[in-house]
Amino acid sequence: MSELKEKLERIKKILNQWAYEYYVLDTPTASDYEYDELYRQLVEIETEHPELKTDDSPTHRVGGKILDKFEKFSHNVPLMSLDDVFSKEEVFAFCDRVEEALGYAPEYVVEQKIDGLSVGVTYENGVMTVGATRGDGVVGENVTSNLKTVRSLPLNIDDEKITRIVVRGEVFMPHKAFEKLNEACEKAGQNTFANPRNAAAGSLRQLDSKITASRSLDIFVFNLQELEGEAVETHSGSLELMRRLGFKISPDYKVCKTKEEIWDAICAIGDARARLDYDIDGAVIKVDSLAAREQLGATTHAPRWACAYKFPAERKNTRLIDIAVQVGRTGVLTPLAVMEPVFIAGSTVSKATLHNTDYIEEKDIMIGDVITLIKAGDVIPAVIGVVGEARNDGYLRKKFEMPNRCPVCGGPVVREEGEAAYRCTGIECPAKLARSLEHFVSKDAMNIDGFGTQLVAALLDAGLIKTIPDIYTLGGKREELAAMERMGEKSISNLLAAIENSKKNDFYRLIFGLGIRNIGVKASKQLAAEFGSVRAIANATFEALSSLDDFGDITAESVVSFFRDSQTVHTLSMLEELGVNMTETEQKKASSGALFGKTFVLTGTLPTMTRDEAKRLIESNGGKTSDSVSKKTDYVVAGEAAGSKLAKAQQLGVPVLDEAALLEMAGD
Ligand code: 0OX
Repeated sequence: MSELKEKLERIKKILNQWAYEYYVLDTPTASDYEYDELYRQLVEIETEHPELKTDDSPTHRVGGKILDKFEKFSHNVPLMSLDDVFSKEEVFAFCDRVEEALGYAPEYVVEQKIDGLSVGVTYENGVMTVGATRGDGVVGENVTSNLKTVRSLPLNIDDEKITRIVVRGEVFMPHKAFEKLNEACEKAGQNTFANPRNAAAGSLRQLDSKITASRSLDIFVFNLQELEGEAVETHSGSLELMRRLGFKISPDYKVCKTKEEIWDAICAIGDARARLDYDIDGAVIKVDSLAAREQLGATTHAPRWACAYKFPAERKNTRLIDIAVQVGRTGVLTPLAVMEPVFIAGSTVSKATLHNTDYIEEKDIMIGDVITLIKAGDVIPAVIGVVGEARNDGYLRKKFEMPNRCPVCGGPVVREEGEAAYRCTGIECPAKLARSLEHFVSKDAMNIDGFGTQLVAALLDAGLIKTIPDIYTLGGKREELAAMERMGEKSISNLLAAIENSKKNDFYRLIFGLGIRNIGVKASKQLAAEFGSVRAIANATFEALSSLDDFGDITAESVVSFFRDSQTVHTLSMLEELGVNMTETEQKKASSGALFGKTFVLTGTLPTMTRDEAKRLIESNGGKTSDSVSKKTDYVVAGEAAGSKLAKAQQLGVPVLDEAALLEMAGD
């Protein structure tokens, strides 16, 4: 080996050791200065001798080239999901099933269930070669360059015997990094992330790995997928092997001998939850012996040797300081609880919807009350009621009354016959306009990256947009954009590129983005697929619309009246003129497949397929699925514990299939 190469190897080894001590062991031995100085030497050598740069060089930690798209990656051993259980009884029932199948009581491991996203990482001859997301468990996306930026994930392992090892772990974003990221998004006028898991997923799926590198992602490794050159007999043994190789493994896992020990370990994880600086959403219970696992096997999607205990939704009490009123896209006035900030299920919450005045009355909520909030995982927190005993705490109470004038435009507020909602009828209500624009650019609609609530507000304030089509005229207003606060050249270019790209979006996104009342993403996709163009939808009759699956009279009427409106006609002709795609591309209109033209409703638990798998099977064979049984349904596919949908099918004479019949029909 040349002297230089030797020096390089030495530097890499020291830097990797320091990073391991810092990021995995959390006990740094070198100062930042020492690290930076040695890192600088490494960069210098690699710049002068690029041929010496190896796949496991610490310089990969900062990210590198920008990809066009992620390549697909097939996992050699599938990354299975877990069956969920929700109570002590269900945990014990799981153990009973295991013990009955094995004929004896095995040992188990209980570990935290990290709330992030799963990845599989492969090392060959000591070096990380590929890392991929779980995807559907069989095929994921190759995100190797992004995973190399996760500092606690070793780029190489130091054990010559091990020729190949594939580990599975959960990438997550610690709370501190999450808060910092959201602050930065807010400052830049971008949408913030709803929770650390979404932030971690968004960060790992960046085509520019430099962005991923800036996001402080972390990883816990919890499963040995493949191993060559060494043998282990238990899951706990594999965790210890992975720990020895430099991985950050499932923290505080516990080996348990009895059901009671398992339950105690689950409770201990639950108790520690609030003190952790990352999100967990439960505990995982796994049979420890790998031979016993082999014997137990798996169903199509989950192993029989493991299950996930999901924590019940967290509840917290806090003071209701005020009830504000928010004006939505369709003018609906929504009462919003303004609360003393409270930390619940991984984030600090100070606002929550109170839905409508009926809800406030039903729960007898008054301003000044102590209210109970409930939040499960990443769902939006909900106010579930008032703490009655606190009513005598001397705090002033006030009844909420919906204003009769819109708090934003002063327009008249009306409550239509039979509706729970109050609506602002102000024709030019700026709040309605702002919400419509926010909706149009949002992820599920036109998905214009970098266009969030704050940017919409700033553009409205600056008078640069007044209508939806104005978004597509921003390209001609570069100077005005540059005059706005926090709008650098780069963000302007990115924004304009994202706007331009959105013109080529799938057609359904435009339909959804227009914000037609009662039309969600699914209905928008249906309209796009059935009619193929804006013109055809605009000309569709009430009868044609109401005959679509899942469409009723109300949805059909919403579509008809929306397209009858002269403002809609104007908006659409402007958008067309500005080059926004208004038609369904040909390949989207599936017109083949064994199930083409047939509508299926799924109900109950199928023996081997999940609901999503069955749905995919139907759709990939040209069929459609619907949520409710009607005379438009061609078949109901029923599994175990099928309920009212099966009864309805029998009542309407709709043929009922089991899973095997569905598979046969699909030609599978
Ligand atoms: C987690 C976690 C997820 C291994 C085989 C089936 C599921 N989110 O923390 N999955 C697993 O186990 C896999 N363990 C975990 N700790």
